[in-house]
Amino acid sequence: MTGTEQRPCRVCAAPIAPFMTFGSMPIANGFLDEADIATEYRFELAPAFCESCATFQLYEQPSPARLFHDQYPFFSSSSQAMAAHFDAFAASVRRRLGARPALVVEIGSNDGTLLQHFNGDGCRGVGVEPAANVAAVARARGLETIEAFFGRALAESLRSQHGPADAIVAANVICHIPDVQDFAAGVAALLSDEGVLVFEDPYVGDMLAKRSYDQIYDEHVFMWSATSVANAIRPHGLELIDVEAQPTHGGSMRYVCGRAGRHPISAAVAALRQSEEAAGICSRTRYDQFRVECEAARDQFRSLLLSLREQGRTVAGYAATSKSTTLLNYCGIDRSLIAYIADTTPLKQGKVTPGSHIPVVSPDVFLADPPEFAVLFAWNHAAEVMAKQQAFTAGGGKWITFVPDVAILDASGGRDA
Ligand code: DWN
Ligand code: ZN
Repeated sequence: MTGTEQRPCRVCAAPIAPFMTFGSMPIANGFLDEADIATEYRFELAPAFCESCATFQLYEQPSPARLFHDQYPFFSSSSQAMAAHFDAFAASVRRRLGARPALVVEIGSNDGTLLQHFNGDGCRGVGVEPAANVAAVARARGLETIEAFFGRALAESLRSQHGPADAIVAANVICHIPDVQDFAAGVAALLSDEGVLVFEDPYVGDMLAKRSYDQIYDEHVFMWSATSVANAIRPHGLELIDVEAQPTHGGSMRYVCGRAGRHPISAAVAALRQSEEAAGICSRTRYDQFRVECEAARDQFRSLLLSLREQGRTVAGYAATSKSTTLLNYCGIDRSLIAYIADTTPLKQGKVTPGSHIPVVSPDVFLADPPEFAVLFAWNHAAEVMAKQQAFTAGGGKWITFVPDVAILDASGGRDA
């Protein structure tokens, strides 16, 4: 990629080009057997920013079928804190709907951790999930789940089968859909006249402020803002009616959308859009600054691990997240710097991490033979992980974080170095 090539913006079709590259990357959730290393798929991970519609997006994305399939290794139920968050998310949507019977369609319903709360008490929940194995888990829990990608064609068939949806919900999903026009057209086709689309995704403002560049990987084709969401849905007769910041995944935004002119618009929408202008989120300069910050953070993280290796210290990782694929590959980390990564997901255990080829093991290994230092790849679940793994720090182990800065933490989670 030369940096001069251009392609149309996914939202407004204006020409865009990458503002930086993370280099050649494997599939973020492509945990693999050692035997398959030679044939591992790669693509160029390079983000672009469209100055016409203020949308942060990937320049190139592998086909969605490569990412979401019958061996998809992320299960929404893997975090207790997220399960509690989804309970509250559903309660807020149900409050908006009131007591009347409602049809709620969830896009990207995964194993049903959110969808389960829309089943019963006059509510009917229908999930749409393209990854066959996680959809099967939801179905085994008795949750109606259609194995498909969401778009206009599916929305039309859902409407003719079930009628209009009172709410369409999605958590950490809309930023995964490359054809945002087809998605928005689907919402417009399926939603009842007074219906609402409520979705949340990691917020570009938090990513910039915290330098959490590991949020950029193949699945996250967009990092949304209120400004870019409003621009993406407007051509489909939809508008942003409310926004609410969420603490999840290192800082997310909940967007509530409806048919234009049908709902009062909360003052929070204009306030957030103003704050986005003020923070430079809508200007290319901010992304050039971000590129420089990413390069410095990469060098710092790599230097820390090189110096620990030089001192003969033992280092492992905790949580083989999707995000860690960007971090490990961008920083050039392999098993000579991180011996293994412990993770609770059976589908990941026994495999190696994409591109960096570090063995993934059960947390039992971490418990039985703890390292001196552990990189906390799931920094977004820090409180939950540290509470579960108290024995690690009690035994003298130290956590390493890299968001918002590279640091060694003390036992209470404060910065040590
Ligand atoms: O958007 C996405 C988010 C919601 O989830 C997807 N594209 C994929 C996935 O991203 P991630 O893998 O970065 O998600 P998490 O939730 O930061 O990390 C989950 C991983 O961490 C799982 O492999 C399970 C593991 N984990 C663990 O081993 N012990 C998680 C917790 C909380 C733990 O205590
Ligand atoms: Zn654009």
